[in-house]
Amino acid sequence: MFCIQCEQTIRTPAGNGCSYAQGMCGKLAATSDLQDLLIYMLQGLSTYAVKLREFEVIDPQVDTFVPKAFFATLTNVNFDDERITEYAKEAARLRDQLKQRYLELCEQRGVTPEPMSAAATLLLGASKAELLQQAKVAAPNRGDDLNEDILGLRLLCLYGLKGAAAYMEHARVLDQTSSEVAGRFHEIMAFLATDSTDADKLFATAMEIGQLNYSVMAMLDAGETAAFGHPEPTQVNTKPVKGKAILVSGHDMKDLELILQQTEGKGINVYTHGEMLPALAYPELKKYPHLVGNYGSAWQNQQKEFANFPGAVVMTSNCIIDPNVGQYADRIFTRSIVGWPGVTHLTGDDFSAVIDKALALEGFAYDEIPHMITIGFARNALMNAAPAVVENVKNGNIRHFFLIGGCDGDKAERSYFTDLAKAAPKDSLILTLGCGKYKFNKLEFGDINGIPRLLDIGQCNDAYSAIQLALALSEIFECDINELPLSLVLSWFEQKAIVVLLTLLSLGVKNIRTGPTPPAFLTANLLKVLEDKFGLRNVGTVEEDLEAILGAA
Ligand code: FSO
Ligand code: SF4
Repeated sequence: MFCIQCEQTIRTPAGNGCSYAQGMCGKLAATSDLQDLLIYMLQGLSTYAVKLREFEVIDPQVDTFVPKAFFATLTNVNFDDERITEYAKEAARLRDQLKQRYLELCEQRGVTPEPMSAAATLLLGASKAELLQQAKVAAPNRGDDLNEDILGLRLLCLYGLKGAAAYMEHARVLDQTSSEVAGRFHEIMAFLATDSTDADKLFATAMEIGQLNYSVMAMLDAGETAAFGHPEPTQVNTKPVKGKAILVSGHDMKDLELILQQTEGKGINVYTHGEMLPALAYPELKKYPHLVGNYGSAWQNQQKEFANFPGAVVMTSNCIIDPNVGQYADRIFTRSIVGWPGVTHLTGDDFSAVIDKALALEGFAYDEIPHMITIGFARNALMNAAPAVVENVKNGNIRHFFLIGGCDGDKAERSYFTDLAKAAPKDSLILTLGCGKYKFNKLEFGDINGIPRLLDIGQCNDAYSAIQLALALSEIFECDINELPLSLVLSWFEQKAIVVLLTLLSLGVKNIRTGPTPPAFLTANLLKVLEDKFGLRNVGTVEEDLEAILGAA
């Protein structure tokens, strides 16, 4: 196996990347290799999708399938070899269909079929042993004497596109699809199958992926607000309430809505977990009285939190980790692309298995004293607050904005983000998004003339709302986005964060700080290029960074 896609990858002086029998996330070598093969097959399928588009033939099933199956290979999503193999076989079946169609069209129009990349011509083996043998050609570090900067750029594109694919699938669930976006996505997938060694082209592709993802995040924002209304500032209880319970984690609010509908009147309380927390601010979700609050924190604490939760758990998307450790594998359910061997996987819209499980479990025995936090400052709420914010900026009450966004994780160095939030001067606002906020979102930050100092924008994809706010402020203050008194500090963990970063860079946002460590697939040379071009740098100490930020403000 060779996997280097997330922050917890193994780093040794001899080389970085998880390359032994098992990755740090628990992914076994066979699963990792099958995922590589799946990606390779998807690239081959996209290659034919691109060719058919030249004949103005679009297959919506393929446009849906490729990003969805690609999503299954993100960190902490699918650990089930059988499901990964099924996806690879489906990719081969769809590719052969498209190939047939392509050859027919070439013949009809008297055109010679073009030679295809190796990914588009691979004949998938039948047995697992054959597939694992074949996976060698699909390894992300394939090729002899591969220059490590080129490899780093390829991986930046591959992992960035994987993040965009995840957001495409989140948007599709909410009926937001775009044939143009799918076309651009297939082109990049097909390009990555060609194993390009052209650094300029690869760098330009990384920026193109960022741009593509900007469109995807706009689609997702449109889908979420059309389905559930605009988030509004909301007080949320973070303590348990007496009664039977279901916990919903991941990003898919459509699943949460189905669960809320199907549990109505059944005496079951529903809680959000991890990235589902922002759902509590959407009018069409918060209207359900049995959506009682949030339980627990970010993904990396789930083995303790799910073990202590006396009800059923539904994992709608990333991030899942081994449920056997906390012995709750018999009461956790996976959805869509998520998979863990031996865990019940639910397809379709029927959640009765989850409801039955919750009813059979004891639930919470008593109410705990509520602890309320405020959430719900997405695009609309931020725009509504903008005039007051602008006035406070103009009269000097608000000196600076910090956007502390991204993922949470286990590393001790992640205390940086809490320390930064705590040390941010009292005349600054702190905007959060993603699951990294759990490190400090239960602390009290006070307000500035009625404007809460801690404003949670939402999930990691709600970076879109933050960008809209920054654009609006730069218009009001008639300045470039980089001249605003705004500093972006991003904690990264996996591929969604990589693509959000590419989006910000592609929009020309400069001087972003990321941490706690730089992605291991970026070489020193590549980090230097990103620093020179965009002022991108790793976080330092809180004191140094605050001095640099506020001194320069
Ligand atoms: Fe967190 Fe996981 Fe949004 Fe990520 S739950 S780490 S970037 O997948 O999704 O912030
Ligand atoms: Fe290693 Fe991360 Fe890949 Fe898991 S996802 S194998 S921890 S790099």
